[in-house]
Amino acid sequence: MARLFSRCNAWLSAAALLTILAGPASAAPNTPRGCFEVRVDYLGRVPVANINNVQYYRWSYRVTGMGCISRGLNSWTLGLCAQTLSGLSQISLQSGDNSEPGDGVLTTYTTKVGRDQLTNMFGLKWNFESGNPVDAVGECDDFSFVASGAVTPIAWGAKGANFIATGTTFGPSCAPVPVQESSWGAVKALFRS
Ligand SMILES: [Ca+2]
Repeated sequence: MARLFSRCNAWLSAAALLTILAGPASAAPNTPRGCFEVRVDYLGRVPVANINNVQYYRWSYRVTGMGCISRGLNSWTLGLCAQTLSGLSQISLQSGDNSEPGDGVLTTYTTKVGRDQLTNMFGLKWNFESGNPVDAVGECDDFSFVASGAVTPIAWGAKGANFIATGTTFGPSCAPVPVQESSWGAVKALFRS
């Protein structure tokens, strides 16, 4: 199930080194009020299948702790329209994370689609379920899903404790619904490996 392991942790090592070189001023994990800063990077997309003249891609993302982060990533949402959400498949549920082995080497998420009340965003939401949360500078988890659509700027929102972080990344534009020559369940079944 966990297909995305590799570069996240390699990048973490480099980031950890930079943090050490930068000295202790770069982190304030024990501030009374706490803080929560993350970034979302679009890692790219790869073609998966063309069905009824609609091209599907696997879209990949990385969420990384930045600057000041003393609260763990509870959830994050990628802004996607209803048409795109109706055609999602293969949403990732785990990310490799060996940065804190005591918390486990995997992070497990559950997902929901629709309106996220916390960030007031409409899209695909990953909820932290168990494992090692993103709660340190340079720590990251990777996420992916299969969907159609052109690359376009899209919004994201993330929550850690009572903090909300927002930003813009790239992702699938509002996609046409494919011609239903077969049931959507049968179409999705083609993607299962
Ligand atoms: Ca962690």
